[in-house]
Amino acid sequence: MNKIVLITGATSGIGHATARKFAENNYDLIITGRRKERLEKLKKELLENNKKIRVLPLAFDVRSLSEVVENLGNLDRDWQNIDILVNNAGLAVGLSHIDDGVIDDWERMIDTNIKGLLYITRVVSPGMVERGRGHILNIGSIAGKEVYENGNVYCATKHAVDALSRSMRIDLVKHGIKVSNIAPGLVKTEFSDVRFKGDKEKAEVPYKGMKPLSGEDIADVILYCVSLPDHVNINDVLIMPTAQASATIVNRD
Ligand code: NDP
Ligand code: 8X3
Repeated sequence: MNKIVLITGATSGIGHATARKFAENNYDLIITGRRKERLEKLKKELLENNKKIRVLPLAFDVRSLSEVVENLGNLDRDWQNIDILVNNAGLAVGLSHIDDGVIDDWERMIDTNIKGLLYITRVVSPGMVERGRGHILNIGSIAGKEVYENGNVYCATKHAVDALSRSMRIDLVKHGIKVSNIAPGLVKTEFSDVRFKGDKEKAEVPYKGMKPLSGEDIADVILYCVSLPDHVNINDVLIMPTAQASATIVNRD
């Protein structure tokens, strides 16, 4: 029987690439995100490429506890034993000084990156505890290790993810559950389009004159983390493009 992986935010970027990577490696997948058509398209592609796996697309908003419970709280018996949870859904919205911040942007980031991750974990982790095994991978960020000008609330949410990864590991260690924090630097996905609210020109700026990571690069690391023997866990990975030394220091052409 294949292992089951649940990936939040599989409609784009890191989550999309991770879904492809796990499908190539014969995992059954629960893929989530708000954009239903993208999930259906991805399901079709994954099943066309691998006839030995199952794919369950679930379209919902991680910010809504009722939607999370409705979609994940009553899974069919053959989808209930989730082995791996990739808490990936997340976003940055806007960049501004604290005195000039847009409250709605702040709420979207806090509700998605912190509360959404917590809702998913609260619904999925009891099954792992019951079975005495499982692996939770939280997608943090360099923004969870450092802070930078105008990044205030996004950085705070990713510092929260970092803290939650560490505390989840403590709470779950006695149940044999692994917790890994994956903290990327610049990755070229739809992240910047979302941060700059669709302004394509501004969205290109962070990647100008340098080679960023791709979603596939992060997917490779995630797959490596879950492929290790039972007694080995990668607690924390800080993964950056070679051209990036810190949140703000990037070597550009
Ligand atoms: P993308 O914008 O390409 O993907 C984000 C994914 O999150 C989409 O699938 C989106 O799906 C999903 N998502 C966002 N909000 C919600 C929501 N409310 N409910 C359900 N799903 C949601 O960005 P990335 O792939 O880059 O981002 C993935 C993670 O990686 C995020 O947590 C981000 O903070 C983190 N990260 C990204 C870095 C980068 O440079 N790109 C660097 C470090 C960390 P949909 O819109 O369909 O709901
Ligand atoms: C995304 C990386 O540096 O844009 O988490 O905050 S950064």
